[in-house]
Amino acid sequence: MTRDLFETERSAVPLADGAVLLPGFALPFEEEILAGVAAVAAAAPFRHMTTPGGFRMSVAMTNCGNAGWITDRRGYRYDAADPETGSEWPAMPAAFGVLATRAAAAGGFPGFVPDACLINRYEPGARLTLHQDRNERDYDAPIVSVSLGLPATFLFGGSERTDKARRVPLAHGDVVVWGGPARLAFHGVAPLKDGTHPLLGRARINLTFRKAL
Ligand code: MD3
Ligand code: FE
Repeated sequence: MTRDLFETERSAVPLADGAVLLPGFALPFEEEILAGVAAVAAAAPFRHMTTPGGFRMSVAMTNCGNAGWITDRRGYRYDAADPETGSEWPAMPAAFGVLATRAAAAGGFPGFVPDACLINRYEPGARLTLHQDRNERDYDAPIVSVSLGLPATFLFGGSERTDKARRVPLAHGDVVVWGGPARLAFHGVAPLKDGTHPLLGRARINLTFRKAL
């Protein structure tokens, strides 16, 4: 474990001011994280939410923690309850918090304690168009992103939607920490290419840890 963390810190890749890629940082946690995702999804199943404009998202989502990100015809927001059940979102599994706090520290943001975790599930063809994450109260806190399963191409733009986006390949176990000047950058995910991952099959899972409240 010590060696794993040492190796990942050695290979941290700066992407931009405030953004750092930690290749394979989540690999020592992969079994606990996947068990946690299964437990969360058993209580709050993945679902395709509707955008305010009335479009069904190609990415299926669920949440855990004190708040969950939702979208419907009324807008984008965080809510303590799952609109499908009216019950609170499942608690964040302990391993999630440990991974998020350690990754944030490795990325230059010590003391990060997330209160929300959005879990995205991509199947081949699913994508996320360029957007900013602006529904959180506090932009001083970073967002920690964990990628599992099929590889994806992450699109990382600038502070304007029209800024040219860089393409960053993300693989199983990669973690990215987005904070400081990168926190409000436009970003998205290119349509997922077909493939089969040994643990996850034809899917990519992305967890984003946030301080929403
Ligand atoms: C850069 N998810 O859920 S995570 C999202 O792979 C989201 O599912 C993508 O964008 C995914 O909102 C990308 C990486 C990410 C998350 C937040 C960011 C990159 C970011 C906030 C600012 C800049
Ligand atoms: Fe986002």
